[in-house]
Amino acid sequence: DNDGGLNDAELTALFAPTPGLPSSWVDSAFPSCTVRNEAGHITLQGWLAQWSMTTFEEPKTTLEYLAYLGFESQERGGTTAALKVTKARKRRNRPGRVERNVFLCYVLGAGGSGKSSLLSAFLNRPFSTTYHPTIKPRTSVNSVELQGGKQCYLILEELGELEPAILENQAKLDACDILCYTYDSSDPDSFAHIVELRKKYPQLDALPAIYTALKADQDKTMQRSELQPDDYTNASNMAAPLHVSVTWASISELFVHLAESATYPSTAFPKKNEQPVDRTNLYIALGATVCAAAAIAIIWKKTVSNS
Ligand SMILES: Nc1nc2c(ncn2[C@@H]2O[C@H](COP(=O)(O)OP(=O)(O)OP(=O)(O)O)[C@@H](O)[C@H]2O)c(=O)[nH]1
Ligand SMILES: [Mg+2]
Repeated sequence: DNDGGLNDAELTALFAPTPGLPSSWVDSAFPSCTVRNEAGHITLQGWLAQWSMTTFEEPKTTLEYLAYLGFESQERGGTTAALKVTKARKRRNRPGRVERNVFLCYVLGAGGSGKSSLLSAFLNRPFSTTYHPTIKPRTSVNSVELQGGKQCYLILEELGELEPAILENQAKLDACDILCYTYDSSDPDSFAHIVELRKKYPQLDALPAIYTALKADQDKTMQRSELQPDDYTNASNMAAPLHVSVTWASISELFVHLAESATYPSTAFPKKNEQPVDRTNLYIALGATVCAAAAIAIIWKKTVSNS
């Protein structure tokens, strides 16, 4: 209906030639995991972000749906021409840039530290003071503009009660590009959770990470921890925590920082004197980027203007 958003009827019409919404979309509670306009309709930005996440997690699904939706390529190879396969994540602590443009970030931190609020702020949703502890993992996907104007997609995932199970699972860790450690700077018992996590799961140190002090609008307090956060990060040569509040307008700075660190992972590693472990053979991850975006955008435009 040309309002710049896909409503339920338009979505149904769009997916009519397919077996319905991809099952991963149902699992990620689509459309609440992506960008919507005030009426709750999916915007083009949200639509592309959602497909970027799908292509990243399961490129097969994107290929399948491109076929259902009638995308054809002149080149040999059909719908696969729409996707670009990038290198597996390996030796991330080498200096340099990652060519992928979709990044997965696990948001780790104490209960109530503000992880869900951060995921909502990422989708530009208004801040809510009600607290619902997260049980099931939840994700938010949106585009982020890097310095220099390049665009990428960032998937933020809060793990809920599955946090221990996911952190014990090496394949799940290998699929992650960057960790965001969060704590509530107004709660003295919040930072200790991060210290414990890193002790309990030393394998986390094989991933680049960013420390974030949330609720910076509230009074900062001393943390009940052997080291205060700044000294703690300093001890492993990491950047000091970035203080942000979801009640501030300028929080996008954090998301750009996360995306930049995922693009240049060597800048965000804890530095020790040991040799870094070579994990090349552990897991050959398939990273697919979104050349599909153009094709998907055309389908979106068609649907919006036809209805
Ligand atoms: N003042 C203030 N309150 C915040 C901020 N961020 C989150 N909160 C509040 O803190 C409480 C907990 O926030 P959540 O985002 O649900 O915390 P969480 O880390 O997801 O908690 P779990 O899912 O239980 O691990 C909620 O009542 C939020 O409204 C902030 O930046 N400033
Ligand atoms: Mg939560």
